Amino acid sequence: MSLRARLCLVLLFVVVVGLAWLVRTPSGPVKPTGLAPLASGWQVETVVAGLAHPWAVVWLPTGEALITEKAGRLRVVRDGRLREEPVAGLPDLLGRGHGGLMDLALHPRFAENRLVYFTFGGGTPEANSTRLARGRLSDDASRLTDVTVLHTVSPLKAGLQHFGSRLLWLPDGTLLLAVGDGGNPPNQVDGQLAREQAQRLDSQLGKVLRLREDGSVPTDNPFVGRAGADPHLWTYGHRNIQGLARDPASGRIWANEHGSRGGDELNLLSPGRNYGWPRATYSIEYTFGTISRHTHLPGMEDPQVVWTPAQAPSGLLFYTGTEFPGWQGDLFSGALKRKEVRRIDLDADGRVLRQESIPIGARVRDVRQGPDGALYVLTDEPAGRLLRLSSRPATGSGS
Ligand SMILES: [Ca+2]
Repeated sequence: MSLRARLCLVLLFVVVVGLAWLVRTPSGPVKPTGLAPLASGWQVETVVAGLAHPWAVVWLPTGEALITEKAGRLRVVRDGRLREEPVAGLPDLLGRGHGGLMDLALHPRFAENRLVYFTFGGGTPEANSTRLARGRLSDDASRLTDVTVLHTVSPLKAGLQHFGSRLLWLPDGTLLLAVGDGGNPPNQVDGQLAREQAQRLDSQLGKVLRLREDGSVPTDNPFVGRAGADPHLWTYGHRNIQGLARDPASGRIWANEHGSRGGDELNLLSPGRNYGWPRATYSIEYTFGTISRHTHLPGMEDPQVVWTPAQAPSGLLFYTGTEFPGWQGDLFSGALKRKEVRRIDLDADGRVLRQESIPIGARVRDVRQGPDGALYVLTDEPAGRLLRLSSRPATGSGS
């Protein structure tokens, strides 16, 4: 075969695959975004390496960083060094699949009470769910005491997929907890596909829950008093939220979540609202089949951003720091699959203006703002890293 014929065949193949993709990608009110131009004016350095699949990072008032590792260890970084001994006193957990030790959040009055809140997968491979616990961190950050499980998500599910989970404190002292839908087909809960749980108001799967600091239900939750509804629920219709962030000026609460094949979402959350999964979605089955014919339905909230092909977003930050004055008021969303951080430029009304890419070159699990106002990134690797992004005089694209 001549070179020209071979080239024609390759071209034909590319066109056919591209058309098949377009036909399979649902259209709707939100235009899916794919690649984004590179952000400039930043540089990256490694703070520490050797973290086993780190999941979340927070900073103590004294400057040490606490970092969860998925298999169940809590690590301490002090003066730029990873302490060898993990924090003692963590509960037994299911440290496999999508679960394990996940998010971390310090109590708003941590300086007084030393309380650390964290989420983990608990139970057995056949019957498990996301749990919220808290413990008191010793002054030398060597151990947790008084560890108490405050909430066990129900119903239990089988399999090791879609645990969520992210935590976010609200100014009224209540805590949001994002929970995944329970897993992909053929996984079932209660005789239905697990993902149907996201639309059920009597289930905590596929939801954001709102809890008091002791795990009890706030009386002003949106479904309190509604017959057949779980009073813990705050929002519903989510597949698997992996990032939660709050704009302190406007109070807007943002979440990113995984779709199935494509159709990852950025959502603006309001209590009591339905975010559509799996009735309205831009996502299709991993096997390329249709999940829903609808990207939008009455009574359901449209996403603010749709990512197709998938970003596999993880970690979400609303940036207020001084290191990047031009990025204040923007969102930063990590990406496992795309191995980048996506800067989402917002206007003062919370509208998405544009996106830029900060390529990291490794799966990004978490994005946070450090006490120094810089951006910090955790990479999801067997020897994962805590990276620090700082500003660099504009001389072209980032390093
Ligand atoms: Ca949705």
